[in-house]
Amino acid sequence: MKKTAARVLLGLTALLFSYQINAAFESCIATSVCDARVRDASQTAFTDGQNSGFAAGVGTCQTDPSACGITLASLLPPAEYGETELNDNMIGADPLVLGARFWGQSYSAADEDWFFLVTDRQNKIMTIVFNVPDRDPATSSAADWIVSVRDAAGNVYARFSTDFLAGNPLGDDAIGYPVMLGLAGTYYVVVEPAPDALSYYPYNIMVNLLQESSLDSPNFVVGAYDAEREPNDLWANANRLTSGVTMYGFINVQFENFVPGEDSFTWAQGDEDRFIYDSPGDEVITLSFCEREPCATGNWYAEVYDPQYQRIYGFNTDFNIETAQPSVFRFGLGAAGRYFFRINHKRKLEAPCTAFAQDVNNNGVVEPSEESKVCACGSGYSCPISIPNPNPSGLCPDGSGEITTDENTGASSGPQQCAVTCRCVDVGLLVEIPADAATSRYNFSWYGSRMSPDTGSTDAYDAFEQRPTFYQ
Ligand SMILES: [Ca+2]
Ligand SMILES: [Ca+2]
Ligand SMILES: [Ca+2]
Ligand SMILES: [Ca+2]
Repeated sequence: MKKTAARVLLGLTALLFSYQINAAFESCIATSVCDARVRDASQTAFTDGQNSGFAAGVGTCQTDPSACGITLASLLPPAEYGETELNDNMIGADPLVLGARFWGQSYSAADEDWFFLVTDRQNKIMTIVFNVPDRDPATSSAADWIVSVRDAAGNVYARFSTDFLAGNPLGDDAIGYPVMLGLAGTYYVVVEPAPDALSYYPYNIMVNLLQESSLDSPNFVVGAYDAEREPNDLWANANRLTSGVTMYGFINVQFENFVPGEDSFTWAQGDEDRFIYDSPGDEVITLSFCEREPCATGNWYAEVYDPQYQRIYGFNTDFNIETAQPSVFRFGLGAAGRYFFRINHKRKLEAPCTAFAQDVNNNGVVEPSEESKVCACGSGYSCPISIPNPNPSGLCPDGSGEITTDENTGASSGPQQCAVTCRCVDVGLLVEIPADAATSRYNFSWYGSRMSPDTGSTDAYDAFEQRPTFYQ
């Protein structure tokens, strides 16, 4: 600015001398007495005028800078700021000044640097400019930071690695990353070291709100996924499923009931997780377990009930943690209405015996009169046991044994002990819980597609059948 003002004065002075020189030349031409002395004098006068004009301009501006339009702010370098630790969360976030560079540095692998800005209307385009000015490309990687954009609740809206600094075609080791901010309000920009990377080079981050998008369609606050809300063990407090929105949950660990085992007892495990789904009818459901992200471990038993609470589907999932492929099921829902969906631990096909009673007469069944005579087997579903003869003067209930008569008293007696069978009268179920953990985390996506679950019932199939064919 200072130079510009000086140049203006210089220009005016040069113009004045140039006028004088031109007048001299015109006079010279008119009188035909033009000679070298005139030219030399004109050149000298121009140079002197130029120098004295520049000096005068500089002097004037030095004396009165404001008269030359020179402000103090125009002489300062662009504003720069620095993060103020601790700024490791949204509470301690540093307010961003748009268009100003912020210096930051990662003090440890756990350092998160939070900055925030507030937008006044929806659909603004923010550009994040990130670079590492002091980085030596020969010795340090550009891929050392992860930058994310989060909303007022901390939800991640955008996330990128700075690794493409190195591949920037502009070669200036800086990137501009645009992010559309859909809603009006507070947004956070978070810089953190990339996993297994920690660079102590200071970085620069600058945020510009460059563009007002012309897009003015309304945006809504929606979640990226749903999560079960316990208690949900009854249909009355079941959670609602939405087509296409992934549901996260897990099966609780419980310590209320136990199951006797051969060598030790085990806490009975299981947690009813119940969901409801309102179907418009004629839908094909694609149910995909562990699709949105691989499940840690475990598998689940799932059941679907129709609007009359009739169980219509039941299956064990078969997620394989080695391949991490989702476990996918497809089934149809015919009638419109509310369907019910239930998840628990994967069920084993074994049905362990949970109650035994004595088959006293060894006829192979436990009759109602025998059910109260409880017993137990170490394993399996039946075992021989010995009981006192219920009728000591007679034979055992199955007719075995012998009647003996006391020679002295004449009293007859049967066998003292009878061999009977202890039989299983009730079975329970076994659940499969993940190795070393009783809790199994799941996520599943429930997609309802409006199509007939039965192709044969469609108009298209009727039309197909009407087409002429050679075959009868
Ligand atoms: Ca920091
Ligand atoms: Ca920090
Ligand atoms: Ca649960
Ligand atoms: Ca539950």
